[in-house]
Amino acid sequence: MTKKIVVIGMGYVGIPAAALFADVEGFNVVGIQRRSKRSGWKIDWLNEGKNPIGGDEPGLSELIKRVVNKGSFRVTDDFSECKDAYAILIDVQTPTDEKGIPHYESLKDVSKQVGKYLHKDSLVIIESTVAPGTTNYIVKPILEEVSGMKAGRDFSLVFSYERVMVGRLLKNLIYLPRIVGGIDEKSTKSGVELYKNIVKEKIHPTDALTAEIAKVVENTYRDVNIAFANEIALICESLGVDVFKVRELVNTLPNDPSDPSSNPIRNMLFPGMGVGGHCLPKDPWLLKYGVDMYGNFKVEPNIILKSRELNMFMPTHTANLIVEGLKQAGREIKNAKIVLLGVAFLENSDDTRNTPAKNLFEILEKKGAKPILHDPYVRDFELPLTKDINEAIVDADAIVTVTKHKDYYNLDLNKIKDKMRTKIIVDGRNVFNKEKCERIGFIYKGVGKPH
Ligand code: SAJ
Repeated sequence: MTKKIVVIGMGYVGIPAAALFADVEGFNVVGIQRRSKRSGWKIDWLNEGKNPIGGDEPGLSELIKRVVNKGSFRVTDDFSECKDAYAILIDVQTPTDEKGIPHYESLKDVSKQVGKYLHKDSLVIIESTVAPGTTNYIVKPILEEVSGMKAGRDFSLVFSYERVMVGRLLKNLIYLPRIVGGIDEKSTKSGVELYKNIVKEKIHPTDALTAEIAKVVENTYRDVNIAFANEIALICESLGVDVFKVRELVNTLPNDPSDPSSNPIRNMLFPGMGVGGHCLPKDPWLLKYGVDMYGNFKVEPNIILKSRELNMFMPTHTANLIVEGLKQAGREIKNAKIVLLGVAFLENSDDTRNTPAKNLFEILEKKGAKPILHDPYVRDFELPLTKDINEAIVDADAIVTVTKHKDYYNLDLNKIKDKMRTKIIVDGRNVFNKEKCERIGFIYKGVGKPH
């Protein structure tokens, strides 16, 4: 008998998850997407078998075409599709505001809709990243109140987080271990059984709260490590040494010198001009919100918040490097034409969520400069951008690497130099070689590079 799976939220997580389940014999998948101005177009696009996610996403377009053509995947905005669903996956946005407070409007709204059509013995899975405690204290009460049923007894409820990254959405969903946390053991079991259909790696059963904490800690750990690398970059700049050389040397030391082969080496991450995306800038705040709301005693996560602060500072530091370069060239920042290479927060993708490019653009505008945004992948963005790099660099005073798109590595710097008014490179992503740039006549500044 065919089982129906409903996936709510056709985004970077919902679309690949839905397509993967739809490719499993015996499953029929219905995607639900609000017909919003921003994302409503995806409904028709997907139903035509087309992939709405831009950038390089290996295998996704073929998979979407295949499952739509074989009739096991379709998309609608009608929540009544939940009424006969075996499992319902919730993949909606869970943004935080500038104070780090989560806004669960769409999560609560979707929970009410699901509760309305929920039937006995179905499985509800929250895949969106949430603050610890959200499954038990926000979603569960809504589902129980609207459905009139009891979670655990009448339906299963699980939190199981994704580990996707743009550029390898399918690969990460299939080949990374999966954590499945139920509100009770029965729920956990049903969740594990479901993911066995698409995950080819180990599945780790736990409880919902532990899984919620693991998710935000996983990203917070990365954010803190990036902040550490950024702090070392500032120290190296001050001491006049290349941080990337230091990183390379540090990463040669195994954790346990007595048995190097048994464990990973040190893994100092990459400093850079900023940290963007839907996860790292947000998850530390979700962790803080969880312990503030549901903790038994107060804990001030100082290391975590200081790290967030330093990563938020990196666009400002990059702007200071631009000012320093212009001063060296005898030019003011006022009316200077600054070309920002890259708008996406991650290389070779079109994903602009919380991109540090926006922060740098605004800082430069405030200083009276004329910043220009360029990106080969991004279709639309809230700020004006160009795909024509030649138009962008004419009479420019500086080019700044913001995203390490592969397209920028082979730029002909000699040609570019001839079109610029002032020959300055500010390298926010260690894309160019300092000595080579200086040899051909550029003033070169870089995050983590000797001034
Ligand atoms: N970045 C650095 N230095 C680094 C690594 C990244 O400055 O060494 C910057 C990137 O340029 C980018 C930001 O940090 O602006 C985030 O990059 P990312 O590589 O962490 O990409 P995300 O945010 O898409 O992916 C993270 C991953 N989390 C972890 O590795 C712990 C991914 O596994 C998660 O699935 C994803 O968050 C998520 O969806 O939570």
